[in-house]
Amino acid sequence: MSVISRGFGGRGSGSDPRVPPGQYVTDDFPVLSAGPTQYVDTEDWRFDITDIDGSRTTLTWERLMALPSEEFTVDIHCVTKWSKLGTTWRGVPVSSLLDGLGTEAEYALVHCYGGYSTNIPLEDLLDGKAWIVFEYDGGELDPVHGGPARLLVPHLYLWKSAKWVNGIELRLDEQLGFWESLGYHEYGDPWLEQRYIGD
Ligand SMILES: Nc1nc2c(c(=O)[nH]1)N[C@H]1C(S)=C(S)[C@@H](COP(=O)(O)O)O[C@H]1N2
Ligand SMILES: [Mo]
Repeated sequence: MSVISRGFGGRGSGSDPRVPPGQYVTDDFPVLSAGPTQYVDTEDWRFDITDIDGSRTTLTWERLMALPSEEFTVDIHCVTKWSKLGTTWRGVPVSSLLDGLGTEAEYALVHCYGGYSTNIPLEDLLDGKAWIVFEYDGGELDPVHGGPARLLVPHLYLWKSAKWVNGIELRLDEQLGFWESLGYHEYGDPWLEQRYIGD
């Protein structure tokens, strides 16, 4: 009996195995943006995948919607120390966008409407580890949280989950994104507390 409830006995987030070190749990959904909210009409929405040779594939909203999507529930962790458990999203796995490309890239630089960017090793975007999401909690994704579509990479700190995403630039070398070039960790594993450069 006591074994079953171990870790969930109200002793604080520190004893909950779902919560990475240094994080606290919140039921709120804070909004963190380095610039203004982008309002992008799905009619105008485009998503460019650029490979290392410069070749480009452009996705429209219609094409994104035609791809098989999945609903999934994950915990998310922000570097400002809040974690939100059991968030439910719907999206298209990034691997289904890159399948068939046969790219030799090792890294991705993810681009957004509004100019934000973030760097992620390509393998962290594949094999069901990342999605282009367009629904949160059963409804349309709110523009303040990145609607119409954002990247979601729940195993890394949430600054990697680029809102208003509009492209992936595939690369051989790692080019730092917005926060990473301002001193955030280049990888950002919440379980290793990789918050800032050198962590
Ligand atoms: N385009 C864009 N994406 C972004 C950001 C941003 O400023 N612009 N902020 C990042 C940061 S630092 C965090 S913590 C999360 C916050 O997502 P939320 O506002 O949905 O909580 O979005 C990330 N994605
Ligand atoms: Mo953040």
